[in-house]
Amino acid sequence: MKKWQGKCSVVLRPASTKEVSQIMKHCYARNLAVVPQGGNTGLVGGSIPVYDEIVISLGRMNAVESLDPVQGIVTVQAGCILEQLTSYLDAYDLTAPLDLGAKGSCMIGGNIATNAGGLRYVRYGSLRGTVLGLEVVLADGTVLDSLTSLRKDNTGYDLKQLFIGSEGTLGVITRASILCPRKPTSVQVLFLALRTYDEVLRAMKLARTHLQEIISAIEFQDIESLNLVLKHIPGARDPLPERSAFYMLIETSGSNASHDAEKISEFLAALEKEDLLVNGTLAESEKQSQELWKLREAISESLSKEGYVYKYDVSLPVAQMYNLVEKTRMRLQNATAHVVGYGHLGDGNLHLNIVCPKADNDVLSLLEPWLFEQLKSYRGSISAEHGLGQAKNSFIYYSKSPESVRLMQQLKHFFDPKGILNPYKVLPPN
Ligand code: 2HG
Ligand code: ZN
Repeated sequence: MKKWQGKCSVVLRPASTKEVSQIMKHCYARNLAVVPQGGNTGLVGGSIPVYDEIVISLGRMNAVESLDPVQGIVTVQAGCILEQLTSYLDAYDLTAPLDLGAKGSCMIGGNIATNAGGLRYVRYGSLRGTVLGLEVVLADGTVLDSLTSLRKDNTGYDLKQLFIGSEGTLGVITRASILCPRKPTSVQVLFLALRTYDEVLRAMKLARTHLQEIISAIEFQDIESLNLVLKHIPGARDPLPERSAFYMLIETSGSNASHDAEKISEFLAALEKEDLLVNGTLAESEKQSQELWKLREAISESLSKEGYVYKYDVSLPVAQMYNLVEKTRMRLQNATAHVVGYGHLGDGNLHLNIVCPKADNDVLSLLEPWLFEQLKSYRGSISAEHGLGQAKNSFIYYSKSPESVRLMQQLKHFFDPKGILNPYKVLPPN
């Protein structure tokens, strides 16, 4: 993001839970602050020191430790790169329950610590459901072993949930056990062009009706985002003969190709009947699927290449999502900026990004706090999946009540009385 820079002079690279525990014991005794770091691919500065905090990089703890191939439960160390975990599982006809553009460098511990969402959330749900157990090193070095591999366990409070999405502010995640779905044997990718956002919504409804249980992604992007991908990403090409205002990427994952093909033709027929099918393509090979996915996955990278990006990762009722993009465009009409809308349509998660030639305080003052106020009026979330880090922590009250924030602060104090775990992140400054 090139937005944050600390002054850290020490990076520690532990190779075991025991070493993480020893580090924390030492830091606790000496009041030294730490920043746990995985692949450092976050978008809110959560893994970057603010001052001179010590970085604890988990990258050497990258082993897949065990697998129950019958239930599909894997136990893995925090520093395992997501793509490597996915390749490991592949050999057992399993797959990871999440996928995201940063898969080549993000690490599973960081994914869990940030409760990363990603591209298949609509199918496999949140890590809050698929992470079955965690091992966490607490602020004083205590190792909390909640590394069970049980699907059901109602004995008391589910403590691991506190660490999922805590962005390293309550403990350092060292190991996890994760429930993994079967790898689908039939995967189809459709890329559809639509004229209006209203038509996008109607197409999504038809997809839900006709593709139901085989849907594994429902993504959307506007023409501005496609144009920037085509401009900046080598090898990206428009798969359709003419441009349209909106695009949807729909992926299905099933276990029977002819069954899935039948469902897809019914879906396409329904789109045609409602005059929604302007243009589209169905990937005919793995390579084509990847090319279509790239048009969606590479948006973030192409925006960074275009200029300075103001990022808003928000949740709001799906029917209102594009309204917010249009309102923002109106508000910035005199500024030199691209206002781009895309995201995880199936989850009601919009990525609203504003790209300027360089950092521009006039643009920023038009965007904030106005956008947060808009979201509050929808009862939306100011951070759907990227977390708060150091970018959005001051704005937490737009999405959480004072009572909730107070309880969070008390929890933080309970787990980290000396305030040494990833300080200045997530919670607002006092
Ligand atoms: C995505 O869905 C990622 O592509 C990144 O969450 C979004 O860069 C962004 O705003
Ligand atoms: Zn996203």
